[in-house]
Amino acid sequence: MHAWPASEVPALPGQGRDLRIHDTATGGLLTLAPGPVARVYVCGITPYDATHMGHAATYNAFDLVQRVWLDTKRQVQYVQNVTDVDDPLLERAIRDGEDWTALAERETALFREDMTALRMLPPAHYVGAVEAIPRIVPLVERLRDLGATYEIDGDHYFSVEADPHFGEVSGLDAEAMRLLSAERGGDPERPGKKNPVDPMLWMAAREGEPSWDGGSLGQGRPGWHIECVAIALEHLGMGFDVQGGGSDLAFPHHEMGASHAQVATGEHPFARAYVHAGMVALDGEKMSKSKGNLVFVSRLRRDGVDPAAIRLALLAHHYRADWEWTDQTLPEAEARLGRWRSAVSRPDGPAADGLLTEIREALAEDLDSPAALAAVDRWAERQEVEGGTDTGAPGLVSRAVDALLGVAL
Ligand code: 5CA
Ligand code: ZN
Repeated sequence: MHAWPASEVPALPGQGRDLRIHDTATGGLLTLAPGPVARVYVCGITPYDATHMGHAATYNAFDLVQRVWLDTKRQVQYVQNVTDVDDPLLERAIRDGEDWTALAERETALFREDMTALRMLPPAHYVGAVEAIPRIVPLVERLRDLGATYEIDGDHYFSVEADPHFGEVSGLDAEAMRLLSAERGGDPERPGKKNPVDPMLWMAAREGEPSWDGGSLGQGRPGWHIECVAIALEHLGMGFDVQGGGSDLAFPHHEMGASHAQVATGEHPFARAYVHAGMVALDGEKMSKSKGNLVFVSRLRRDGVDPAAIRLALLAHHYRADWEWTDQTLPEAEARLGRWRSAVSRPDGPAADGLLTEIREALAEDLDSPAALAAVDRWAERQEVEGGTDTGAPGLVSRAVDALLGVAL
């Protein structure tokens, strides 16, 4: 499927340093050393409702990853999926008496609009689960031929015992895995399973549900994790730099995906770093489509909120923190945007070379966007109080904020 249009990334003098980022698998900071083309896979939406601030915050984190890489003069190969067939999407379509494909198309189109408005860099490959079925089927067949699967009533399961590295991504014990599996789309109680957390790779066709020709697997539809593996392997290959998503994807999704890929290819690792963004909450609970406690990007845009202010609201929180969207979040961001715009609208100002270095350093150190914002705040404050004579400074600040933070002043 098509992605969304790219906003231009202005060129900056000099270059940034390599990104050090928190890796869930090792539990510490890693300095990533990608090749000339850095490779990143970010899990996309399940399109049954509009983009909320939690999604936007997660995509913002991985947009920063790319902006840091681009600033090191690398190219970026960015891949994202759309889970355009899955239980929650089908359930919502039934609840609302709507055709599931129409629902998925409408919400995906809205997501593209939101991402464009927020100046998120688009993936080079934006791939739907349905589109990926011709790649998913042979991958599941390969896992089966390697002896890593078993069947229960025509449903094909992956046996986590097949991967000696299973558990390395999340580092959780068996009981924690079982609980999260039940919460996040698994079926640990199903009789006949070898390990309660074994995930489905291919689900046999159910009455009244969409299904596809799965060759030797039979008619059915793909499981969730294998979708992202098939798409990542096709467009990135093994050992890509960053597998990204919100912290709720560490287990089971990224754990299982890594195991599927490692068993299917015989190589390790699937990704060099597993990077997870914190959860955004509203009224004390994780913002989620299933709970319905949501602040939508599109709703704010319709209300006339400047997307640059939404972006600044996201950037004001460290990507790994869990944080709460409150009534103050947006007004604070709008006030900051106003101060910054006023500061760069003058013909001259305090020199900004040091500011550029500060923004670069902050982002290269585990994407510390609050520190980057604080540095820009200090420059804007100096501009306000003392002014300056550097005629290149306001333009440099605008370009730096645009290129590194995705905020158009
Ligand atoms: N389609 C799958 C991934 S393959 C999926 O998780 N879709 S999703 O629509 O539920 O979520 C899309 C992304 O937003 C995921 O990375 C998820 O971790 C992230 N996300 C969902 N809710 C929140 C939240 N409240 N705060 C931060 N990130 C969130
Ligand atoms: Zn995914």
